[in-house]
Amino acid sequence: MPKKLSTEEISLAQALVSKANRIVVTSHKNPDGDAAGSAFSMSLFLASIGKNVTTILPDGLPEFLQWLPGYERLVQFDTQTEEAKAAIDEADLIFVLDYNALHRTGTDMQVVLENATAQFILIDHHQMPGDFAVVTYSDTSACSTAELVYHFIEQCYGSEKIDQNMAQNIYCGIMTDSGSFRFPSVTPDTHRVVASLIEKGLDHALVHRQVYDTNMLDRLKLIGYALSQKLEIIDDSLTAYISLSSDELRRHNHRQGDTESLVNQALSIKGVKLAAFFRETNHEVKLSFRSKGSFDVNKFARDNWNGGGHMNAAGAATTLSLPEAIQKFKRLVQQYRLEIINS
Ligand SMILES: [Mn+2]
Repeated sequence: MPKKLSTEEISLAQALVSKANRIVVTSHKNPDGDAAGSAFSMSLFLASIGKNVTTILPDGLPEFLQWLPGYERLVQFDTQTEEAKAAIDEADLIFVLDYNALHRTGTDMQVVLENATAQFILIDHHQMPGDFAVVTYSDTSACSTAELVYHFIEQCYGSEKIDQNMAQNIYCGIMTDSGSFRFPSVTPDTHRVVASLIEKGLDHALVHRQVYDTNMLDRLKLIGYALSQKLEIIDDSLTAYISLSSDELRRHNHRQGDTESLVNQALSIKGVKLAAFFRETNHEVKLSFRSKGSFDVNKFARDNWNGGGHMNAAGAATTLSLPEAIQKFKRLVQQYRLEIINS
């Protein structure tokens, strides 16, 4: 089992929840399967014990996550700003799930959270959690926040409180953040949690189908284009990268989440140890980094791009132009060449 909460932390968390009249559950910007799965499972749990809960995400979910139980109660900060602001202002308790610092929700939501009078409970697996929460349940070795949500509920209320709908969400978080159980962060405990979820009625095949077998033709064509035309290899540094300009994305009717798997496909090339993906948006370039061995992309993203994440998966954003960002990346790869090769 990952890190345990202390007896004091358990009492504190129980007291915070029990005395809160209004609870807000949040996750990070560009929510992925773990963000959504963690937020919905926690919201469904809190509602099941009679709490008034609002789930707030900074922006929308890709279509392959919109079927998750609990999606119908989502308040989106970017399109339902007034409703979201009011809920945060009136909240007594705010859950911070799958992110370590309030700015991960984006500038607008960050300000509202910073001005909130509510107390915070943070549950996360990213490095260096901020110290703004009354209870911080952070374990950077956990493969997903959803797994920690399971253990939080288990330790504070008992795992029998987790029902089928919560199980679908927790499984979605674990499955997507563990690369379908293939990353080194997967432990016997991960599988024990999943075994218990199946006993609660989890339909794991359905979750997999909904997330991975619902491609749109445009998306497959975009992936085909990226892999055949835009995949570059830096041979002497065992590095592969893919970039897509906003024009290329527009031509393929790009929708949110469409390019999610590209960086992993670049990394899957035999011998490649570092992979990067560049996606141009209207005002910035989004960067994703992945590594196979001991090359720490969290540190790479933090030191050079003001980003972060985990040892083998990290991200960042830059206001450099797309060609400038690629140039900078290539320069850095030369600089880190030996470290990458020996990783
Ligand atoms: Mn996560």
